[in-house]
Amino acid sequence: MRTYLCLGILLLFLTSCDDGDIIFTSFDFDDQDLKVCGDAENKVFYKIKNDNIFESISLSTDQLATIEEGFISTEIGEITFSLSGENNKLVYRTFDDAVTTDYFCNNIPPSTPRVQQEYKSVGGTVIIITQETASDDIDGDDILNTLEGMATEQDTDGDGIFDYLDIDDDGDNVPTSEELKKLATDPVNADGYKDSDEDGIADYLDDDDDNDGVITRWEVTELNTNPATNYNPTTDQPYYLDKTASIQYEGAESLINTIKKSFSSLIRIQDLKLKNQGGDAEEISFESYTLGTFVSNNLEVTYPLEEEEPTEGEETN
Ligand SMILES: [Ca+2]
Ligand SMILES: [Ca+2]
Ligand SMILES: [Ca+2]
Ligand SMILES: [Ca+2]
Repeated sequence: MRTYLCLGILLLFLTSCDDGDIIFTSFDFDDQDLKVCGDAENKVFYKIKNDNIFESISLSTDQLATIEEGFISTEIGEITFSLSGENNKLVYRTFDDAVTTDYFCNNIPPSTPRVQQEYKSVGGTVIIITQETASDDIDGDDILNTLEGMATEQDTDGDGIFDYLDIDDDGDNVPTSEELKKLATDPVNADGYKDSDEDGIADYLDDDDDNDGVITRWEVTELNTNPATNYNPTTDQPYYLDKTASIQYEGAESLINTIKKSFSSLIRIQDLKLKNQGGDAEEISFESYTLGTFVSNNLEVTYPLEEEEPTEGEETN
Protein backbone atom coordinates (compact mmCIF):
# COMPACT_ATOMS: atom_id res chain seq x y z
CA MET A 1 0.00 0.00 0.00
CA ARG A 2 1.22 3.45 -0.87
CA THR A 3 2.60 5.29 2.07
CA TYR A 4 2.00 8.99 2.20
CA LEU A 5 4.42 11.22 3.93
CA CYS A 6 2.03 13.56 5.53
CA LEU A 7 3.15 17.13 5.82
CA GLY A 8 1.41 20.37 6.25
CA ILE A 9 2.32 23.71 7.64
CA LEU A 10 -0.67 25.97 7.62
CA LEU A 11 -4.34 25.37 8.19
CA LEU A 12 -3.85 21.71 8.75
CA PHE A 13 -6.79 19.50 8.70
CA LEU A 14 -7.24 15.83 8.97
CA THR A 15 -9.25 13.57 6.79
CA SER A 16 -9.23 9.99 5.68
CA CYS A 17 -8.45 8.70 2.26
CA ASP A 18 -10.36 6.09 0.26
CA ASP A 19 -7.87 3.38 1.09
CA GLY A 20 -7.75 4.26 4.73
CA ASP A 21 -4.51 6.20 4.72
CA ILE A 22 -4.48 9.41 6.65
CA ILE A 23 -3.72 12.59 4.74
CA PHE A 24 -2.90 15.97 6.02
CA THR A 25 -3.19 18.75 3.55
CA SER A 26 -2.85 22.46 3.92
CA PHE A 27 -4.09 23.79 0.56
CA ASP A 28 -0.67 25.36 0.53
CA PHE A 29 0.38 25.88 -3.10
CA ASP A 30 2.36 29.05 -2.43
CA ASP A 31 5.52 27.78 -4.10
CA GLN A 32 3.79 26.53 -7.23
CA ASP A 33 3.32 28.46 -10.47
CA LEU A 34 -0.18 29.45 -11.44
CA LYS A 35 -0.93 28.24 -14.96
CA VAL A 36 -3.86 28.79 -17.28
CA CYS A 37 -5.50 26.86 -20.09
CA GLY A 38 -8.81 26.91 -21.88
CA ASP A 39 -10.46 28.86 -24.65
CA ALA A 40 -12.09 32.26 -24.97
CA GLU A 41 -15.21 31.14 -23.13
CA ASN A 42 -13.92 29.00 -20.30
CA LYS A 43 -10.63 29.24 -18.55
CA VAL A 44 -8.95 27.14 -15.91
CA PHE A 45 -6.28 28.56 -13.61
CA TYR A 46 -4.50 25.78 -11.80
CA LYS A 47 -1.61 24.76 -9.61
CA ILE A 48 -0.10 21.31 -9.34
CA LYS A 49 2.00 19.85 -6.56
CA ASN A 50 3.59 16.42 -6.65
CA ASP A 51 5.71 16.52 -3.54
CA ASN A 52 4.48 14.40 -0.69
CA ILE A 53 1.01 13.94 -2.00
CA PHE A 54 -0.21 14.40 -5.56
CA GLU A 55 -2.60 17.31 -5.55
CA SER A 56 -4.03 20.17 -7.57
CA ILE A 57 -6.17 23.21 -7.08
CA SER A 58 -8.02 24.80 -9.97
CA LEU A 59 -10.31 27.70 -10.63
CA SER A 60 -12.65 27.35 -13.61
CA THR A 61 -14.46 30.40 -14.86
CA ASP A 62 -16.54 31.72 -17.75
CA GLN A 63 -16.27 35.26 -16.42
CA LEU A 64 -13.14 36.20 -18.35
CA ALA A 65 -14.59 35.45 -21.78
CA THR A 66 -13.62 38.69 -23.41
CA ILE A 67 -9.94 38.48 -22.66
CA GLU A 68 -7.36 37.08 -25.00
CA GLU A 69 -5.70 33.82 -24.29
CA GLY A 70 -2.64 33.96 -22.08
CA PHE A 71 -3.42 36.88 -19.88
CA ILE A 72 -6.12 38.15 -17.62
CA SER A 73 -6.32 41.84 -18.20
CA THR A 74 -4.40 44.88 -19.31
CA GLU A 75 -6.86 47.00 -17.41
CA ILE A 76 -5.63 48.12 -14.03
CA GLY A 77 -8.30 47.33 -11.48
CA GLU A 78 -10.52 44.68 -10.02
CA ILE A 79 -12.66 41.90 -11.49
CA THR A 80 -15.12 40.23 -9.13
CA PHE A 81 -17.43 37.25 -9.58
CA SER A 82 -19.12 34.59 -7.51
CA LEU A 83 -18.27 30.93 -7.35
CA SER A 84 -21.48 29.26 -8.35
CA GLY A 85 -22.58 26.64 -10.84
CA GLU A 86 -20.38 24.29 -12.84
CA ASN A 87 -18.75 27.08 -14.84
CA ASN A 88 -17.36 28.97 -11.88
CA LYS A 89 -15.82 26.77 -9.27
CA LEU A 90 -12.72 26.04 -7.27
CA VAL A 91 -11.72 22.39 -7.04
CA TYR A 92 -9.07 20.77 -4.87
CA ARG A 93 -8.09 17.20 -5.67
CA THR A 94 -5.68 14.55 -4.54
CA PHE A 95 -4.60 11.78 -6.91
CA ASP A 96 -3.14 8.29 -6.81
CA ASP A 97 -0.23 9.33 -9.03
CA ALA A 98 1.61 12.41 -10.27
CA VAL A 99 -0.62 14.92 -12.02
CA THR A 100 0.61 16.86 -15.06
CA THR A 101 -0.54 19.93 -16.98
CA ASP A 102 -2.22 17.63 -19.54
CA TYR A 103 -4.77 16.85 -16.90
CA PHE A 104 -6.56 20.17 -17.30
CA CYS A 105 -8.68 21.60 -20.11
CA ASN A 106 -9.38 18.29 -21.82
CA ASN A 107 -12.83 17.70 -23.22
CA ILE A 108 -12.66 14.16 -21.94
CA PRO A 109 -11.25 13.95 -18.42
CA PRO A 110 -8.16 11.70 -18.38
CA SER A 111 -8.68 8.32 -16.73
CA THR A 112 -5.33 8.57 -14.93
CA PRO A 113 -4.24 9.64 -12.46
CA ARG A 114 -7.29 8.67 -10.48
CA VAL A 115 -8.91 11.19 -8.21
CA GLN A 116 -8.79 10.13 -4.60
CA GLN A 117 -10.38 13.10 -2.94
CA GLU A 118 -12.24 16.08 -4.25
CA TYR A 119 -13.29 19.27 -2.55
CA LYS A 120 -15.48 21.62 -4.57
CA SER A 121 -16.47 25.17 -3.81
CA VAL A 122 -19.97 25.75 -2.50
CA GLY A 123 -19.49 29.49 -2.05
CA GLY A 124 -17.03 32.32 -2.35
CA THR A 125 -16.26 35.48 -4.26
CA VAL A 126 -13.32 35.65 -6.64
CA ILE A 127 -11.44 38.93 -6.62
CA ILE A 128 -8.80 39.50 -9.29
CA ILE A 129 -6.65 42.57 -8.83
CA THR A 130 -4.51 43.53 -11.81
CA GLN A 131 -1.52 45.84 -11.54
CA GLU A 132 1.02 46.99 -14.02
CA THR A 133 4.54 45.78 -13.35
CA ALA A 134 6.75 48.72 -12.58
CA SER A 135 9.33 49.63 -15.21
CA ASP A 136 11.98 52.36 -15.23
CA ASP A 137 11.52 52.75 -18.96
CA ILE A 138 7.95 51.92 -19.85
CA ASP A 139 8.18 52.62 -23.58
CA GLY A 140 11.53 50.85 -23.85
CA ASP A 141 13.16 53.66 -25.82
CA ASP A 142 16.25 53.71 -23.55
CA ILE A 143 15.33 57.01 -21.86
CA LEU A 144 14.15 56.52 -18.29
CA ASN A 145 10.59 57.62 -17.39
CA THR A 146 12.01 60.18 -14.99
CA LEU A 147 14.03 61.78 -17.80
CA GLU A 148 10.96 61.79 -20.04
CA GLY A 149 8.97 64.05 -17.74
CA MET A 150 6.68 61.37 -16.40
CA ALA A 151 5.73 63.47 -13.37
CA THR A 152 4.73 66.47 -15.48
CA GLU A 153 3.15 64.43 -18.30
CA GLN A 154 5.52 65.97 -20.79
CA ASP A 155 4.42 65.54 -24.43
CA THR A 156 7.10 67.00 -26.68
CA ASP A 157 5.39 66.45 -30.03
CA GLY A 158 1.89 67.17 -28.73
CA ASP A 159 0.45 63.96 -30.17
CA GLY A 160 -1.44 63.14 -26.96
CA ILE A 161 0.99 60.37 -25.98
CA PHE A 162 3.19 61.33 -23.07
CA ASP A 163 6.91 61.05 -23.79
CA TYR A 164 7.40 58.18 -21.34
CA LEU A 165 4.90 56.17 -23.40
CA ASP A 166 5.96 57.50 -26.79
CA ILE A 167 8.43 55.54 -28.93
CA ASP A 168 8.89 58.62 -31.15
CA ASP A 169 9.08 61.57 -28.79
CA ASP A 170 9.51 64.31 -31.37
CA GLY A 171 6.99 62.80 -33.79
CA ASP A 172 9.42 62.85 -36.70
CA ASN A 173 8.76 59.20 -37.58
CA VAL A 174 12.24 58.10 -36.55
CA PRO A 175 11.94 56.10 -33.32
CA THR A 176 13.72 57.54 -30.29
CA SER A 177 15.77 54.34 -29.88
CA GLU A 178 17.07 54.90 -33.42
CA GLU A 179 17.83 58.58 -32.82
CA LEU A 180 19.91 57.76 -29.75
CA LYS A 181 22.35 55.59 -31.67
CA LYS A 182 25.62 57.40 -32.16
CA LEU A 183 29.16 56.97 -33.32
CA ALA A 184 32.12 58.30 -31.33
CA THR A 185 32.48 61.03 -33.94
CA ASP A 186 28.86 62.22 -33.74
CA PRO A 187 28.25 65.60 -32.06
CA VAL A 188 26.38 65.48 -28.75
CA ASN A 189 24.56 68.12 -26.73
CA ALA A 190 25.22 69.11 -23.11
CA ASP A 191 23.34 66.04 -21.86
CA GLY A 192 25.42 63.72 -24.00
CA TYR A 193 22.69 62.85 -26.51
CA LYS A 194 23.39 62.80 -30.22
CA ASP A 195 22.72 66.25 -31.68
CA SER A 196 23.43 66.16 -35.40
CA ASP A 197 22.86 69.86 -36.10
CA GLU A 198 24.51 70.97 -32.84
CA ASP A 199 21.64 73.29 -31.92
CA GLY A 200 21.57 71.93 -28.37
CA ILE A 201 18.38 69.91 -28.97
CA ALA A 202 19.02 66.17 -28.99
CA ASP A 203 18.02 64.43 -32.22
CA TYR A 204 15.32 62.43 -30.46
CA LEU A 205 13.59 65.70 -29.47
CA ASP A 206 14.45 67.67 -32.61
CA ASP A 207 11.91 67.69 -35.42
CA ASP A 208 14.52 68.88 -37.93
CA ASP A 209 17.62 66.88 -37.10
CA ASP A 210 19.90 68.36 -39.78
CA ASN A 211 18.48 71.87 -39.54
CA ASP A 212 18.05 72.17 -43.30
CA GLY A 213 14.60 73.65 -42.95
CA VAL A 214 12.84 70.46 -44.02
CA ILE A 215 11.39 68.64 -41.06
CA THR A 216 12.73 65.13 -40.52
CA ARG A 217 9.24 63.70 -40.91
CA TRP A 218 9.31 64.81 -44.57
CA GLU A 219 12.80 63.45 -45.13
CA VAL A 220 11.91 59.89 -44.19
CA THR A 221 9.58 57.80 -46.25
CA GLU A 222 7.28 54.87 -45.82
CA LEU A 223 7.38 54.88 -42.03
CA ASN A 224 11.04 53.86 -42.14
CA THR A 225 10.15 50.44 -43.44
CA ASN A 226 12.46 50.90 -46.38
CA PRO A 227 15.68 52.56 -45.17
CA ALA A 228 17.15 52.50 -48.69
CA THR A 229 14.70 55.15 -49.82
CA ASN A 230 15.75 57.37 -46.91
CA TYR A 231 19.36 57.41 -48.01
CA ASN A 232 21.20 59.88 -50.16
CA PRO A 233 23.48 57.58 -52.17
CA THR A 234 25.83 60.46 -52.98
CA THR A 235 26.76 61.20 -49.36
CA ASP A 236 25.85 57.80 -47.93
CA GLN A 237 23.75 59.49 -45.28
CA PRO A 238 20.06 59.43 -44.54
CA TYR A 239 18.42 62.55 -46.00
CA TYR A 240 17.16 63.63 -42.59
CA LEU A 241 20.74 63.92 -41.33
CA ASP A 242 22.15 65.30 -44.56
CA LYS A 243 21.85 69.08 -44.71
CA THR A 244 23.21 69.16 -48.27
CA ALA A 245 20.18 67.38 -49.66
CA SER A 246 16.57 66.84 -48.81
CA ILE A 247 13.59 65.00 -50.10
CA GLN A 248 10.07 66.22 -49.59
CA TYR A 249 7.93 63.31 -48.69
CA GLU A 250 4.80 64.69 -47.11
CA GLY A 251 1.76 63.05 -45.70
CA ALA A 252 3.29 60.06 -43.97
CA GLU A 253 1.17 58.60 -41.20
CA SER A 254 2.70 58.51 -37.75
CA LEU A 255 4.46 55.42 -36.50
CA ILE A 256 2.15 53.04 -34.69
CA ASN A 257 3.00 53.53 -31.04
CA THR A 258 3.06 49.99 -29.69
CA ILE A 259 4.98 49.30 -26.49
CA LYS A 260 5.39 46.21 -24.35
CA LYS A 261 4.04 46.07 -20.84
CA SER A 262 3.78 43.48 -18.12
CA PHE A 263 0.91 42.96 -15.72
CA SER A 264 0.33 40.83 -12.64
CA SER A 265 -3.09 39.69 -11.52
CA LEU A 266 -3.57 38.52 -7.95
CA ILE A 267 -6.38 35.97 -7.65
CA ARG A 268 -7.97 35.74 -4.23
CA ILE A 269 -11.19 34.13 -3.06
CA GLN A 270 -13.16 35.76 -0.30
CA ASP A 271 -15.32 33.65 2.04
CA LEU A 272 -14.38 30.44 0.31
CA LYS A 273 -16.32 27.32 1.29
CA LEU A 274 -15.14 23.95 0.07
CA LYS A 275 -17.12 20.76 0.44
CA ASN A 276 -15.71 17.24 0.39
CA GLN A 277 -17.43 15.44 -2.47
CA GLY A 278 -17.00 12.07 -0.73
CA GLY A 279 -16.53 10.73 2.74
CA ASP A 280 -18.29 12.75 5.38
CA ALA A 281 -19.06 15.69 3.06
CA GLU A 282 -17.29 17.99 5.45
CA GLU A 283 -16.99 21.68 4.71
CA ILE A 284 -13.91 23.84 5.11
CA SER A 285 -14.02 27.62 5.18
CA PHE A 286 -11.38 30.19 4.37
CA GLU A 287 -12.01 33.81 5.13
CA SER A 288 -9.59 34.63 2.32
CA TYR A 289 -7.74 32.16 0.13
CA THR A 290 -5.01 33.35 -2.23
CA LEU A 291 -4.80 31.18 -5.31
CA GLY A 292 -1.79 33.03 -6.67
CA THR A 293 -0.55 35.68 -9.04
CA PHE A 294 -0.84 35.35 -12.76
CA VAL A 295 1.87 37.22 -14.63
CA SER A 296 1.41 38.44 -18.19
CA ASN A 297 4.72 39.53 -19.68
CA ASN A 298 5.46 41.69 -22.69
CA LEU A 299 1.92 42.36 -23.78
CA GLU A 300 1.71 44.73 -26.69
CA VAL A 301 -0.27 47.85 -25.87
CA THR A 302 -0.87 50.52 -28.50
CA TYR A 303 -1.24 54.20 -27.61
CA PRO A 304 -3.36 56.16 -27.78
CA LEU A 305 -5.65 53.54 -26.24
CA GLU A 306 -8.70 52.82 -28.35
CA GLU A 307 -11.79 54.60 -27.25
CA GLU A 308 -14.66 52.38 -26.25
CA GLU A 309 -17.23 51.63 -28.88
CA PRO A 310 -20.32 53.75 -28.37
CA THR A 311 -23.10 51.72 -26.85
CA GLU A 312 -26.26 51.09 -28.78
CA GLY A 313 -28.58 54.04 -29.05
CA GLU A 314 -25.76 56.48 -28.51
CA GLU A 315 -25.23 59.14 -31.15
CA THR A 316 -22.16 58.78 -33.29
CA ASN A 317 -20.77 61.84 -34.96
CA1 LIG B 1 9.70 58.09 -25.15
CA1 LIG C 1 11.88 60.72 -33.37
CA1 LIG D 1 19.44 69.09 -32.80
CA1 LIG E 1 15.79 68.26 -41.96
